[in-house]
Amino acid sequence: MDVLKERFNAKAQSANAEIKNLLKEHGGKKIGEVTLSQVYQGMRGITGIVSETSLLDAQEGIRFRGYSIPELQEKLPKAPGGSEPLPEGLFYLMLIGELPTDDDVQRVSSILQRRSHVPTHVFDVMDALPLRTHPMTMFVTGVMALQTESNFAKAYAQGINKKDYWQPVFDDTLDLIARLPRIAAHIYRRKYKNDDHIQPNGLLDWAGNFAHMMGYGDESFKELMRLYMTIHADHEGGNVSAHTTHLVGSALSDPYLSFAAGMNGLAGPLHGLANQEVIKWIFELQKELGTEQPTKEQIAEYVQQTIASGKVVPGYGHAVLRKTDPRFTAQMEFGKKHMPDDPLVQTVWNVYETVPPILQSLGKIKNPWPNVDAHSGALLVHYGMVEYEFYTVLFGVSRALGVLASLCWDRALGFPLERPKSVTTESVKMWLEGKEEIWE
Ligand code: CMX
Repeated sequence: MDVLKERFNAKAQSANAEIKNLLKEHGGKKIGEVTLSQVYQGMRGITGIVSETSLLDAQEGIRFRGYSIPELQEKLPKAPGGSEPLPEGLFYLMLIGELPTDDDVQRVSSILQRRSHVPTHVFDVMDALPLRTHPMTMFVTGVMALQTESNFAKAYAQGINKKDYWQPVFDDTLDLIARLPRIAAHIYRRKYKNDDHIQPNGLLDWAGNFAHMMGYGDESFKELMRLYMTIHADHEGGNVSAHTTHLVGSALSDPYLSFAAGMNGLAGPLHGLANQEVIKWIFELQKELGTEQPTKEQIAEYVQQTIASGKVVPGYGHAVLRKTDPRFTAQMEFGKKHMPDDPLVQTVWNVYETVPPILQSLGKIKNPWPNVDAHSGALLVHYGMVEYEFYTVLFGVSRALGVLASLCWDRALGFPLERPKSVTTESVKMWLEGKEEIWE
């Protein structure tokens, strides 16, 4: 067993013992009440999942194992000469539960380098799709084609003891995270750069190498990718991509199948696809008004138009957060440092000043503030990555760090098949009339 796996095993064993005691003593305690509205309206606020890697506070934003994004930016190891955290460090933190040293991060980087080989058939399968295919469909197809390599699926077929499930899940997790940048870069270069591919650079860190393979050699773009891959990695367990990965994994579907399922959820416009929708919305706004830099008045009018036509303003609102997303703020800081005069970035900042009061005035939106997706596209466009349909793939590569670290914990803690109860409206009506007990 290598050092990383040994450390994970030690942590998992003590967590298992702790949870066992906790449930023995407090297992009967009630954690909340569920209202009929919650059952009908997307289960908001119902606590029903354990996800060890991060916790979301409505006011404060995300904390990864207790650390906020500014704290991670300060405490996680950086690339030589860089100032943004290396996502390998965040992965270590989520997996092991402790801040990594430089050596720990180096070890993760080299494990990922060693495991990054992608078999030829995966490229062949992706290449069989027509070029017009959405990059997220190509991405999920690539992950599914890679499922031939699953250690867990093989071990299960051979009859593995349930106590050992976590081991092949752990190996699949590292393999998959190592290989995703190659798959994503292949999609980018095939679809947008005439199939002209760039070989990986074995000396670079995971995110730096990803930037390089996509064709962005600029050091500050590599820094952006390190930040991007860190802040998009995890947002506790209830969001669609994390919850889906966890749910599908609970059926003992291997990490490739589980992650691909989660990515199908990320590809929805109310979730990860919002990052492409934001830039599409701003490009359309610029085109309609015939200006690169619309005024705040023009933006306000366009926002009203969007709402009046029954659409959402992409990048704004959140199911849990009730303030400006710290992931938005981290990107705004990056923009101020690297490209303060960029007209598109400035437009994003003007949108930020314009949208919240308008959404607030509607009286029904619980969170009028920007989320992570409101900013990311403008930073990418600055470096020339204008192909906005690709943006959710970047989100997906990053999200693998969190949902797969979480999946390792799911299996190490022996979490069972997830299977909540559902009801029909007919049974609800009977229950309201006192004729049926539906909660048993
Ligand atoms: N623009 C217009 N209307 C919005 C809105 C927005 N940005 N955000 C919420 N609303 C509307 C909802 O559609 C809902 O309307 P109805 O009652 O008519 O159905 C009402 O306000 C109440 O919604 P809510 O309780 O405030 O928000 P939800 O928890 O239901 O939804 C979210 C959260 C993110 C889906 C929603 O805010 C939204 O659609 N935002 C735009 C899409 C987006 O940016 N998604 C990315 C989220 C982050 C991520 O996962 O990547």
